[in-house]
Amino acid sequence: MTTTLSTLQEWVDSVAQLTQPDQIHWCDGSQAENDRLVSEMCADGILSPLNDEDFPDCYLHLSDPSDVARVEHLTFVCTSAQDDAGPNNHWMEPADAHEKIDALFAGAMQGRTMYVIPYCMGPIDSPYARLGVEITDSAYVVANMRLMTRMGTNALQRIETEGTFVKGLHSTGDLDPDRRFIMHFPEELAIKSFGSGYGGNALLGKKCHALRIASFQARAEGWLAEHMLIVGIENPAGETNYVACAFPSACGKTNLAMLIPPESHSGWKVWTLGDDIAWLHLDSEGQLRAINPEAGYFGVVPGTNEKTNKNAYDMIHRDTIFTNVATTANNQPWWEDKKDGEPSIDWRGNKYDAENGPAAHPNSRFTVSATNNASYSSLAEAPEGVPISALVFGGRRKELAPLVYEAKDWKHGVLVGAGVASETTAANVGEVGVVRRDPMAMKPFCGYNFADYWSHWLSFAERSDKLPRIFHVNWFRQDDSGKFLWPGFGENLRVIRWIIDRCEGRVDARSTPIGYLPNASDIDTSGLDVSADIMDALLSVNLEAWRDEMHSVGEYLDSYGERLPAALKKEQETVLEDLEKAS
Ligand code: OXD
Ligand code: MN
Repeated sequence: MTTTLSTLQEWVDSVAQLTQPDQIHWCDGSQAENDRLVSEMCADGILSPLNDEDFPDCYLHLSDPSDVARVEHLTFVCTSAQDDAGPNNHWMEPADAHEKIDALFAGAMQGRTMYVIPYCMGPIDSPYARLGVEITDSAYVVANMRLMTRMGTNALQRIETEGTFVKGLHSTGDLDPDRRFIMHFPEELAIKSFGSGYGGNALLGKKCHALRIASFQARAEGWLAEHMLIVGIENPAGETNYVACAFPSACGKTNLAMLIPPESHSGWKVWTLGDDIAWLHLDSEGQLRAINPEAGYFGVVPGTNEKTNKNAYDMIHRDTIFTNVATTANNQPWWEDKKDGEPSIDWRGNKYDAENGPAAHPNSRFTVSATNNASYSSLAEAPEGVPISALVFGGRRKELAPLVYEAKDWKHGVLVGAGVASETTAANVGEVGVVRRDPMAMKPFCGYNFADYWSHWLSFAERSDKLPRIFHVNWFRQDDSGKFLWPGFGENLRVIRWIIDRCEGRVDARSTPIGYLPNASDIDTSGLDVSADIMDALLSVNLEAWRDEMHSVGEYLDSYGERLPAALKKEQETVLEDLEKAS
């Protein structure tokens, strides 16, 4: 297979000239191709089969121990003007960046196969879908991209018809952390990634294309590319509302996307549309609609069990690639909080010893097709996407942020999103558990200056009078002894119900300076071990602490200088004034 599209053929030829592979393989995405690659990877020790009786067609990949997470400090947005990348991104001048990374690519594929992966982000027949081609020297990347995107012949056909595609070049190089860069050239619709095989750095359709490059394109074209799950909530009357939620990495998006209603909620059903990325467009009626550009899940494994996420637990019992988990004596994958079995070999491939830390890496991952999930909604294939009733922001915060509140209007909602803060997690290399601002959960993923991004978000208020309402949730409030106040997981449906009731105009709320909060009686806590005092704590606004928070949000916004939209600063000042008046 080659291509009739000369720009694609010329690019592939020029990459081959630079990287000097032994051979070139154009991926067709077929089962036969996958079978061949998997058996080659097993022979080479890149994959190993897991217990075939309990985990049919599941494989384990152990990565280099220095290559287990995204590397924000080595990730660059290379726009011609530094200000276009903004203070939220590391920047390099595009010509310098090309020179630096091309020097690493020179000859890097000698002795290796160069794979050409045509892929489509979004349903193959959707007007909202976008195309890309990833060139890589990693068969592991090919196998993962096949699960995570619509990859192969159909995508190539659409690329040839449209002529436009994102060019992604990837090599695992020698995995030397000092020779590792993830570079984005949004003005050229190009990505170059060298020296890492980890998902977010190497599966270029995901964070690099569907968030960083797509957010840049979305601004120019009038839509939004967001770090959001998409979920459908069906009530016992058979009515379904769709909600999109932005939480930072490893803060429970996959769990919420696959939530199983608790026993108290018979007749309710939750449908998964996506667990990580949403592309949001206004339709001709002004309704915001969402598609999930991905076709699979690249989820955090530890913590997944029958109670926390039964759908995920079940779906990863077949056709799954596990990366950096431990194994049991009978070769089943094992991870912390699996609640079944004992680890024998840890994620480094050594005999398990509790003294050496967790058995599975805290950022170990599963890669699996979305259709493996019992709650998968066939509307994830709908070219027109699903109508969104509510947008929900959230973070992992021990204190301050109530269980749920609603923004006063769209503009205030943009401030709520811009002010999101969360404790850092193992999804990125670096310190874990430090609270940092993570606006719209996009800090690592916005492909341009946040100031311009917030202006873009604000501009939607002028384009539609049917925008979804905006909310903020926090499942992670703790008491002084570190105990979580809210049970979380399936019980979060109770909070989502309040959100939908608000959207449908079915419940009142208390107006406070930070937004609308539920009356405690409007969140159904029947059958839960959550006292009235705890609900009060979860639904109260500490005016003094919020004043400090709003000052800190103000300082953060000011760090964006002159490009910061005045309307956003005005929102922050209004909330601060209201907090001062109220105390
Ligand atoms: C992810 C992440 O892998 O956000 O989804 O890091
Ligand atoms: Mn993510």
